[in-house]
Amino acid sequence: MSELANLQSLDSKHFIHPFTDHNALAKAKTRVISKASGIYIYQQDDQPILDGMSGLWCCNLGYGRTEIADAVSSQLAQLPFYNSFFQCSHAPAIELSQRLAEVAPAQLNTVFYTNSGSEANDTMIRFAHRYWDLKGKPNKKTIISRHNGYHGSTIAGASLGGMSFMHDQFKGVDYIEHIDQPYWFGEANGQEESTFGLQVAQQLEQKILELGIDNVAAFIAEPIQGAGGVIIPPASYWPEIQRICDHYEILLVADEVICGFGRLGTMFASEYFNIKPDFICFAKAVTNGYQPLGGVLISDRVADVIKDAGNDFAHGFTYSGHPASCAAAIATLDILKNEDIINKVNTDIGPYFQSRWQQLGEHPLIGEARSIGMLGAIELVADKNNSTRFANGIAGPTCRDQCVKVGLVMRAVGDTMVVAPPLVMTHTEVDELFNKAWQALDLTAAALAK
Ligand code: PXG
Repeated sequence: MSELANLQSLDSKHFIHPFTDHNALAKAKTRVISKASGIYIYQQDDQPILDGMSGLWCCNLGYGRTEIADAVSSQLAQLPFYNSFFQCSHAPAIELSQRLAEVAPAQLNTVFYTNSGSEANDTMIRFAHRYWDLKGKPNKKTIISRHNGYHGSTIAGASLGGMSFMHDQFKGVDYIEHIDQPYWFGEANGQEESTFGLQVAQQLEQKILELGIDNVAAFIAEPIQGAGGVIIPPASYWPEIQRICDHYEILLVADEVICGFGRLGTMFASEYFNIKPDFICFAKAVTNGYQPLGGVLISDRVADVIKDAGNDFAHGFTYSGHPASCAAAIATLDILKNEDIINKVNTDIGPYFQSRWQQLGEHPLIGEARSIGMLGAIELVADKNNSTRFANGIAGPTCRDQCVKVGLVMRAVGDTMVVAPPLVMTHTEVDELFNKAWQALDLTAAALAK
């Protein structure tokens, strides 16, 4: 048995994978990725595959970043672990907190660390509930979220999320309510874009009034939905959401697990959309995916209340602010700054990527191409004239497989194909991504015609 076959067989026997149909996996055999460099991943010694998903929306600076690996390694040698409970701390967590406060929107100056985005969202609920208790409004417990949002896989994270196929598989918490997503291509039913944006935003107001202002703690949303299919809201959406949160004094939560750290050409998407959240939940690209780390940035008005409570905020993880993860994050922030990456996304590689991506809209299989910053989506349709979908949901998975054949990772969300490529791509690499995507679409069209 070859080494690869052996790994595949052991994988199948002993490893339950996230979001995976294991019968299908056993038939297809898992793709074993053995190394990565720049914007490419490699299966054993095969041809390079252009990683259009930056790992899983996280390796924004690409692979082979020895600065981050070295920072982790020296931190492990100096102080591999100490906790941050019970009046203890350490330099990497302190320095990172200060650095995050420096780059975060003005009102956010404190941070709580977690190991993941899911835990960040759970933690946000703990803060929101505690805040309203301390403000003497203990009934304000409901969190409003959106259908087809993704906020993680812990019980609270998955409850916040609006993916019905996930809700079918567990019992969620009972204080979360969902409103519609701002998915103009999929759900506007012919409404003009700006009107649609306002109408879906105003569902928040209706929901607050229906539940009673005294019962609502917060509204959470991804500035751009990632796992839901790179849903870019109409320009009218976010200003209306901000107005409603201000008017009803509801805490606004930006889940920036995907959008944070430069993806839109701003450090945080909250700046891009000019919103003023009380919490920014982050993870993924904060360490360029090199170490597990997540967290919640907290507004001064909330942090002050929590700090002045006079007793413990009874929440924390053993690895909250793990020194090696914090060291990786500091090294990541250094690279973002020293290489002027966010400015380049904003003024150079972002616009170039978007201009090429929009050209995919000319392909006969594509009903819409949309892009923002370094995020892109294309909608696969059976009939370009009226955006009719393929009946059986096989277009997305077919396209994903064709992408791998031509050496490209694109993610299929139903029949929406999405990319979140590394922010550090060159123009030539963007051209390669475009050419491979077009080639995969041709192959997909041929496969679907059979
Ligand atoms: N919020 C958002 C907006 C996310 O995208 C999480 C929270 C949860 O983070 P953790 O670190 O707990 O996974 C995420 C994660 C996909 C995919 O298939 C997306 C995510 C994770 C795994 C797969 O697009 N996003």
